[in-house]
Amino acid sequence: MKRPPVHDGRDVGAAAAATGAAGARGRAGTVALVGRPNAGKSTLMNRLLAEKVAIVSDKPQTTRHRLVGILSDERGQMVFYDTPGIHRPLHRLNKQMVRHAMDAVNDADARCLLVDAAATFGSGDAYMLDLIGESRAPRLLALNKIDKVRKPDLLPMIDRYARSGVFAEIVPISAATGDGCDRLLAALWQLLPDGPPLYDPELLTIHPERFLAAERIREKVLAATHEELPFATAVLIERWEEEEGRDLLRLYASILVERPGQKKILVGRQGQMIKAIGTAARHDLEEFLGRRVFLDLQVRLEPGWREDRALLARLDRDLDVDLEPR
Ligand SMILES: Nc1nc2c(ncn2[C@@H]2O[C@H](COP(=O)(O)OP(=O)(O)OP(=O)(O)O)[C@@H](O)[C@H]2O)c(=O)[nH]1
Ligand SMILES: [Mg+2]
Repeated sequence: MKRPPVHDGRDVGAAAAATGAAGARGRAGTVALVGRPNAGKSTLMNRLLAEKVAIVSDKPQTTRHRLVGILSDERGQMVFYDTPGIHRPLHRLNKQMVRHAMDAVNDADARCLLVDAAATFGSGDAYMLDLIGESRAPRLLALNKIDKVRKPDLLPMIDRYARSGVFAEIVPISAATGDGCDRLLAALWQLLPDGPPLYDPELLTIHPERFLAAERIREKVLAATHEELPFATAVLIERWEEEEGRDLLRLYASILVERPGQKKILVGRQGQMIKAIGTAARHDLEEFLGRRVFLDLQVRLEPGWREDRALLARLDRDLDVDLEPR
């Protein structure tokens, strides 16, 4: 998907051309954003791209794939990998998620570990530190959510991570407010090698609209649900129909659930819940896709979908286009 036009007078085409012309003089490479679930990786990627590519929620395990976000400017091209939070996987789905994250860590030119600075250091954090410590590519630590932390409480945490000797730099940030994010970005550029852009500089992401639309619907499901439901749901695009000559997209999507009780909750009394999710999703999709959307949203009972290889493959079908780096 291309970067949408900027409305501040800056011409993206010209910026892209300038980047292309800068070519080998600029830097280019991939940066894996990694960490435990809920650390703020997706919020940070969106912040650094100044566009929403990844969905965000207050529930852990929101991101389920390696998502690519592309930043191109006069400094070169930085390709972000937003990754699923690393956790102990209990289902096939979760094993895939952790594998996606590990693959991204291994593939990337640089790694940025995100830590929730408002949470106390625990065994999960120690595990992440070991994991990142093992890799040899350049590493940077972003201590996120500092808007929730008093400065004096931050210092011992900085000290602990500094003593590990793993990181080229430690940058306190708030992905939510943007505080410290320019400094983080400047430090990340320093970790990338010189080289020509990996992708067409006009691209914002490599993922097709179909995938991004399913994610945005899932975001509304996550926002509306609690307890086990966020983990037990997925969104499958069943049909995507563009009408020739009409500015209208007809979208038929299913929300998968595992148990009848979950279906009952999602449908809600007199269909109120599914209706509210559908309305929120439609508004978001219309803005995102820039056209009118007819959205048919159904709840579909699929016991054990998180273990089902074929269904997981169907859910991943729209993730990537045939878009190899240049
Ligand atoms: N206060 C505060 N909240 C933040 C900040 N960054 C992210 N959050 C919130 O933290 C929650 C998790 O954010 P995400 O970006 O979805 O986290 P993630 O690391 O991508 O999570 P997973 O995809 O589940 O691994 C959301 O409710 C965000 O709004 C921050 O700097 N400050
Ligand atoms: Mg995420």
